[in-house]
Amino acid sequence: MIGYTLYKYTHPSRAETVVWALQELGLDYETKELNAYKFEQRSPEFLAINPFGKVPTMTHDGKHFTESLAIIEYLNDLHPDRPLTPSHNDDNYAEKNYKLRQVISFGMIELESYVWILTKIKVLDNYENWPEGTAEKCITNIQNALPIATSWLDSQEYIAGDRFSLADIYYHHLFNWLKMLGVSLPEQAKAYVKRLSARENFPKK
Ligand SMILES: N[C@@H](CCC(=O)N[C@@H](CS)C(=O)NCC(=O)O)C(=O)O
Repeated sequence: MIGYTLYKYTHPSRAETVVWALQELGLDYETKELNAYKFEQRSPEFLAINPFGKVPTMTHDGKHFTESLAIIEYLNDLHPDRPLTPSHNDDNYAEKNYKLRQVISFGMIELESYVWILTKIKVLDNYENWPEGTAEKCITNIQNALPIATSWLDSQEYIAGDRFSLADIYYHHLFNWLKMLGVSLPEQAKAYVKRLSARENFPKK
């Protein structure tokens, strides 16, 4: 029996991060595709599952799950080895777990908040009428934060340490998103994205 149903779009979106996690964890899943251009995420049937009308949304065991990172944490917690986060048995668990939470928190606050507003301005036709100059301010904030995030790759292969983790799934999405917006990425970040995309369980379209 297929236990996990993932709602995603017909076009690539953040839902692909959950597909990647499902594949890294070796879980059987099915997908249901919504056409965002036809606003299928706003249909009464879908809003009954996720009242915020967004993907990724997952159903499992008769329950609904939303928010990409929280869904990935949930899936990881169900796996006996919890391979996408540090293990309590690891040496220096507290420090490793701090590092994972630190890099994710930095990405969400110092990068993604600006990336999201930039997307509204550049891709969604200045949805919400952001004042003139906002895009430039977003880019400045992103360019101030990017070197910090990429410096974590100076001495380690993965963004939060020497092991692949859910932070890599998150940053792969974030860096690709920046690329899509035309923000130039440091060479290190480009090489990192390429390395991660070559993983066996990376979703191939
Ligand atoms: N914080 C949410 C964001 C979800 C989100 O913004 N999803 C976008 C696709 S990447 C969406 O469904 N947007 C449709 C809409 O706003 O109508 C998460 O990480 O899952």
